Amino acid sequence: MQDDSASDSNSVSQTDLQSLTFSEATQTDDFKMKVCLPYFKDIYKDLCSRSDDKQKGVNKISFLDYCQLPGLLAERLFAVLDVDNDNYLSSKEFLSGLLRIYCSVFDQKMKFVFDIYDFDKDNFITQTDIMTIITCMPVVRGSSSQEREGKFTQEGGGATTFEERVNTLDEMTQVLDLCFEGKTSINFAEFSSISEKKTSDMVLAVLSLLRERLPCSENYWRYKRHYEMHMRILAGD
Ligand SMILES: [Ca+2]
Ligand SMILES: [Ca+2]
Repeated sequence: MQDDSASDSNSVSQTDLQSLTFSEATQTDDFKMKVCLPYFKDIYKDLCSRSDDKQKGVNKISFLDYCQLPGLLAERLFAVLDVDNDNYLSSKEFLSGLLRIYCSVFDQKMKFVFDIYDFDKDNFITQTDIMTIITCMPVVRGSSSQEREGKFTQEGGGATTFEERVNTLDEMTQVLDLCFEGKTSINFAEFSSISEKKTSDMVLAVLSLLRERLPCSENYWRYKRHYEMHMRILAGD
């Protein structure tokens, strides 16, 4: 693994990098800082080079173009990543966002998905918010998604997805009714309690589609396999 941070010439400062560290130093952290971050920075540079204002960062059109998601979900993803709401993704916003999707712990991923559902950013989500997102999703099937599903299961997800379990909008409404227990909206604490105790489908439906569609996923999983193999060899397994 080469670490090219010393020769890196883009505008990500050391403070930015430090603020991207979410959890205690682990092997996962090492992979995140030495493999993911340089890779995500390359993507940033590439997307930024297509922007109409390179100082501000990646513009919306380049980002929507890149992510290959259904229109509404792409819009939501951009809105969540664009923390300062200036319609551009700075390097910090872009890198933090990708790290939240790929390298954060399940709690942080839940918050990320909650933010996707929270259209008006009032820290509450409704059944309509969830239905709006879920119904814009294509059905993700096939052996590759099954394979990836296993990884989410390890992270605390259920074995089946919304698509497999919930065939009709009626059924989806019933599941959501059970989850919401008569409340019209829920906050993040309630959302994470539902995701941990009842069903993580609301989280996984969004996460698995992001990871299925975002073009960087393919390299991410390959780097991760190589990294794990490399670490096993170092450990003498
Ligand atoms: Ca921004
Ligand atoms: Ca809301």
